Amino acid sequence: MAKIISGKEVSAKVRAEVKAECEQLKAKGIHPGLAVIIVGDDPASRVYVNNKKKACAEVGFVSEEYALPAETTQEELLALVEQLNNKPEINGILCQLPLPKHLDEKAVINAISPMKDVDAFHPSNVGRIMIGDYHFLPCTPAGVMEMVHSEGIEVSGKNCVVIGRSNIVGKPMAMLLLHENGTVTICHSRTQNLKEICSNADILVAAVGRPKFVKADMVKEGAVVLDVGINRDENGKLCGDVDFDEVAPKASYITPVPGGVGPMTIAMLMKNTLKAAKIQNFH
Ligand code: L34
Repeated sequence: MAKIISGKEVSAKVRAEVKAECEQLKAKGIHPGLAVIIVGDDPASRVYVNNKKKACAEVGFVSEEYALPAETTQEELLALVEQLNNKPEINGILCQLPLPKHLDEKAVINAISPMKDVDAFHPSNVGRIMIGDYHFLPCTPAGVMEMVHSEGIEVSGKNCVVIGRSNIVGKPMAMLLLHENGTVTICHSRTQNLKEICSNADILVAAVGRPKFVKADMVKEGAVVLDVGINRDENGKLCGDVDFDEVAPKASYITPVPGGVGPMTIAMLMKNTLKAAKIQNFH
């Protein structure tokens, strides 16, 4: 039976570290600030943004929320980003995705100052990650790595399989595993022999966006299974991309949903915002 890596516990530890460092910064007159933009009224986004605001309050950051109506124009959104780029009290800017369809996500990400891009979605930050010379890591993949480190799990030389190739999770996830000398395979909707490839993984990351997609017959005995999915099952209950009940008995470690990668994403956002405040004040 797998050991459950609790994102609740690991994230609380990360937040406590950020809080302690934030207090030291405040003693020097520096007050880290995060601006979160949310457009429209997607209920899941609302929950995530509320959790981000709560985390800011806990670690001692100033947080500003910009809740814009769904009808917001591209020009209005870009004007807000520009205003926040130029606001010295704000160290981090995050525009919660997805945006309503009429808005151009790429253009918005491009408009955020790379030094305030605490999501690490801007092309210049993505490029920096590729060459291993970065300020910020994207919150979700970094949160997954933090959970791996919390258990002292060795990545070097291991067969790592990432299911999903999104710019936000799959691709950077693969890069972070590669940086730690994993042998990395990225699978996606066109992959042939998915089951076979996954069954060879020592470390399996599921970022597909399909409820309970990973079944026991796709998992090697003793594998580390990291579940990035956040879905609703047929009863409307939160569940991951991994069929937890089936897979847990076979894995050595597994992350739950909820209480797994989600809270880690937010903790790593706090870490990035702290780093942004330091960079902007001491460089
Ligand atoms: N710009 N957009 C931007 N940055 C991000 O890093 C995100 N993401 C993803 C969606 N869009 C984004 C998030 O914040 C996903 N995500 C996120 C954040 C928090 C949680 C889940 C996803 C979270 O708090 N999950 C809780 C349960 C929440 C619930 O009750 O619904 C958990 O325990 O998993």
